[in-house]
Amino acid sequence: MKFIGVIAAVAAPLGLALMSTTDDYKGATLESVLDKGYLTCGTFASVPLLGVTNEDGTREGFEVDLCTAVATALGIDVQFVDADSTTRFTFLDDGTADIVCRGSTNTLTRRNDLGKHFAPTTLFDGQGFIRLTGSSATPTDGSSTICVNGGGDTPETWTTTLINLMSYAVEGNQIMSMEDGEAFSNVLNGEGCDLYTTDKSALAARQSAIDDPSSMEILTDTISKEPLACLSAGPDDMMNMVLDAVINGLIVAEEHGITQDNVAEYCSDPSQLDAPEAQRLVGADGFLGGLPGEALSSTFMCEVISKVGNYAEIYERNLGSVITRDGTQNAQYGEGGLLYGNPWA
Ligand SMILES: N[C@@H](CCC(=O)N[C@@H](CS)C(=O)NCC(=O)O)C(=O)O
Repeated sequence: MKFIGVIAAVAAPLGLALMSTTDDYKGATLESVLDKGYLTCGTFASVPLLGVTNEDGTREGFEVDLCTAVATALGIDVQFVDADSTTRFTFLDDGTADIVCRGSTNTLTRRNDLGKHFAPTTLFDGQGFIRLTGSSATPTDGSSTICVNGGGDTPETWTTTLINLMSYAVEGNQIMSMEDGEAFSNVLNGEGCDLYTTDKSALAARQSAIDDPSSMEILTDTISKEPLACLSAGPDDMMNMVLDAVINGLIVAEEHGITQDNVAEYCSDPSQLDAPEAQRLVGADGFLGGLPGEALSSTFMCEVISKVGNYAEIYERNLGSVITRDGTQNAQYGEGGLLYGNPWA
């Protein structure tokens, strides 16, 4: 057995006890972000609740807030770039976007063939279908036309929605590829699509924004797992680290009840928080957990929470009135859900 030390010694500030190892990591994207002084984030321009451009040019939505959280952590502004289902990947390659938060499913192919890095899941979703209320169309009736956002000419950039649909629909069902907004209004106005399929969050979001939401219904079928997450260019370890930490920090903050209202108080005196993990999250003893100190201050999560709130606050503000969280996969793990912040240690 090895003697480790008396408790007082073990409790020495973790941040000071660990050596930084980030010198060994690649960081071209992060470097260029810091040089230019703003973060470009590829996101939605017109999907209700998830990402919408207002008349004054500002954006709002769940994914938009995640973009803002990352920029705030770095102490810089965010510039939004409209990313569609294909450009969300290519923009990371050509530098048009530094990160992307845009309803993107974390898959093996996207990680390996496209070489993208996915942050922790921010929305546990699944693919569903919407139709006019009273319609009997189903994806397996062998006669309905199903409209879907296909996502480009090459299979690498196809949406998971198209790929899933191709193996789910049956002979006789017709698949039509078009932009989501078009597919949705096509069903709504009875213009050729009997069903529109995509992630259920987007179905509910679009349904909530029409004049009479009861004129459409979402089928109970959920045909896939769609863990939606922000992403960054794979080879850039430093940007990946920052992205992961911010998303994880939002989840951990919720767990410890650190909110937009109380964060300033906790940050000025972390000892008011009982859990050591919560104290570290608000920067006690300069803890940074090996994150790049040239990009982040030890209180970066204080700035983030003060700007956008914790995960629950972001969810409630944007999705809460339309997509129930309680009792779903999007609840915290302590409440039966899948949302689990990795230890801030
Ligand atoms: N999560 C799937 C589907 C992504 C997708 O196509 N989502 C729809 C619904 S949020 C979309 O991008 N719509 C764009 C729009 O409606 O403008 C994926 O990553 O491939």
